[in-house]
Amino acid sequence: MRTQVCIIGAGPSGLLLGQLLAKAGIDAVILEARSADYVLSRIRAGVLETGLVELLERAGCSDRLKKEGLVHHGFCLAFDGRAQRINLSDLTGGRSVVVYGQTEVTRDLMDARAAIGTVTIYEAEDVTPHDFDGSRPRVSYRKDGITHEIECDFIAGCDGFHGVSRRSVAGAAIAQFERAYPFGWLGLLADVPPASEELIYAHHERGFALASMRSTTRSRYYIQVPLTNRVEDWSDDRFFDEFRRRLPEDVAERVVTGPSLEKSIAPLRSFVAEPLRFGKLFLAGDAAHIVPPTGAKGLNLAASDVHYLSSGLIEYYREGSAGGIDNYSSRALARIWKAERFSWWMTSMLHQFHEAGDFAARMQLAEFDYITSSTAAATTIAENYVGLPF
Ligand code: FAS
Ligand code: PHB
Repeated sequence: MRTQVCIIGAGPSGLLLGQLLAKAGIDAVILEARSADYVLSRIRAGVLETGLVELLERAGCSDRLKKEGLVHHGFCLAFDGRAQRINLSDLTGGRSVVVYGQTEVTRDLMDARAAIGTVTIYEAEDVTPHDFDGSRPRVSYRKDGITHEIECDFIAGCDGFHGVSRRSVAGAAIAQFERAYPFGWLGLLADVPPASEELIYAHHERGFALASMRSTTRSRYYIQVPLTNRVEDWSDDRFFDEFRRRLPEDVAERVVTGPSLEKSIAPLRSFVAEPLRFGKLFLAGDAAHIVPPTGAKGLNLAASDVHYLSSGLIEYYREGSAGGIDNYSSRALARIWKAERFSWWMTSMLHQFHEAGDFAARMQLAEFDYITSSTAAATTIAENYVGLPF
């Protein structure tokens, strides 16, 4: 088989890239290790920046998002029972975010891809990129016991943090920057009405909590837990009791409990690989970087990578110019590092770092006091949360 761009990974990065290329008449085959159902079963992000919404519009996948997405003009920070609303729209000249689950974004992209009949190979085994530094880039994979090879002009590594693409690059050619956090997020999804109309990020001496949602009838809640915890240690009742204890009282009273549809623990890390291009291989999305979810940037950062990469590839095929693909890495990294900073800063301000001592705890409180007393400080949060410009 031959294609113009071989995309590894059918998560939001790979699917969005495939859709934008297809809209421009560029052929791309996607190879995905898991089944479509498995990809859809992963519960992840929930907040979309306007940049991602605009990309989904351009990809022709925004109809349901526009009907079902919840436009949010603000969110709350809570510190030891005190709550402060960050008025996103007032502070950013009218911008907002949309609450719409990553699962739904992925579903919409899958449906759009199926509708135009482009090739996505699910449950592809041993996917391996070859000769991306040479003249004959190609990707091999095994399906139903038979090994296949796809010849291509370019390979897009959209296969997430644990994928094969980044691992295929020789160690000396890639720099990796990482910070692992000494805690994780235990997330619970339940068909109960959200405790608050907007998201609440709560700092508490017992640990961080986040009250989010997927709709007006489905809530997504998180609490900070030690990395030693296992999800089976947490019954639904134990989760809701702990969740309530970390929220301001008036919110805690409104928490409606119900059986969890999903419960999982995710470790938190900050990670960036540099550069993002290796000959004919490009890295995008979680294959290139990871952020702690505190800033709601993971999915949105994948979208800006895909914006830069798809623009560069379209320019290459339409105009024969390599300028866009040549500066993909530097353009994407400039925005990646700013999102890494914001996500690290939000994580540092809101979580309990027990080993960090009393001075660090006072710095967290000072951050909150500064934000609640300075429009400039609140504006920096707001402009990062709605998304810095592409
Ligand atoms: P993904 O990991 O989503 O997709 C990569 C795809 O590649 C997967 O389908 C995988 O099966 C496939 N793949 C892997 N190896 C392969 C191989 N060798 N061959 C073929 N295919 C292969 N972001 C937020 O903004 N908010 C959140 O609350 C949030 N929570 C998260 C919780 C968890 C547990 C995780 C892991 C991430 C979370 N994120 C969150 C970040 C998440 O939303 C990512 O940013 C987003 O999924 C990035 O999309 P992709 O780059 O497509 O990577
Ligand atoms: C979510 O709804 O899953 C969510 C929202 C905001 C975050 C992280 C996760 O910062």
